[in-house]
Amino acid sequence: MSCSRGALIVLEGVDRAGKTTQCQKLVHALQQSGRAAEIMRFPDRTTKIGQLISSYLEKKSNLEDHTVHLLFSANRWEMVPLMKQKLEQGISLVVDRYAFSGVAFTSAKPGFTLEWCMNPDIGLPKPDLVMFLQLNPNTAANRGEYGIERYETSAFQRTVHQRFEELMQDSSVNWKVVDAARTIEEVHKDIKLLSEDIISLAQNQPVGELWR
Ligand code: ADP
Ligand code: 2DT
Repeated sequence: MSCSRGALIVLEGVDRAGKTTQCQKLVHALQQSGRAAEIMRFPDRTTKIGQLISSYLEKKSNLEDHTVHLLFSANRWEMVPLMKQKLEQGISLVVDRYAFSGVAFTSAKPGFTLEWCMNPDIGLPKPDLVMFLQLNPNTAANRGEYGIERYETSAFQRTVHQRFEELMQDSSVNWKVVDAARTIEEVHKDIKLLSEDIISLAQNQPVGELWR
């Protein structure tokens, strides 16, 4: 029996790097070429945990910093059975933010180490590919004003960017840096090629465990 599975593909990057735009375009392109693919995003604001997170991000409620970090992680873990099921069915998942955002954002707050932040996400399904959409803060600024949600300030985003750079030193994760300062179509072309390659490579390999 064939054990061909879908690939777990993650897009990361700072605010307005184009993650959502590119996730949508990638899923569409994969589907057009006859590959089963679905989009996912974290936080998934539709679950009970996701609603707590959403209210926090919208500044409608306050949560202690460790607590909200663990909720973000729990919001990923609650989706793991579904993610595994889809991957086993041969569906590739294109994910808008994952544990790397979790670590980069919390560790940008005072008093948090990368190590502490990574712990709750150890053992999550390991992405076959993580594409980091690289964009400098000035170019991001030209894409519009920051919103009103928590974390949407340029000083905080600069620290988040530094944390991502530290996370990308970890060679146990298949990071690819994509220059996100180009046109939407140019960025898409690179992302699609990288994704098609990984879908072929991953299909006969078991899903790994993140940071383990
Ligand atoms: P993110 O999900 O990373 O925050 P979005 O995909 O929501 O980013 O894009 C943020 C804004 O920038 C949107 O208005 C989008 O249309 C625009 N945008 C996305 N990619 C590009 C690009 N390559 N060049 C110019 N504008 C872009
Ligand atoms: P968007 O829904 O616009 O992507 O914003 N975040 C995200 C964390 O702090 N921890 C996490 O684990 C994740 C996945 C990034 C979501 C905001 O929440 C931040 C921006």
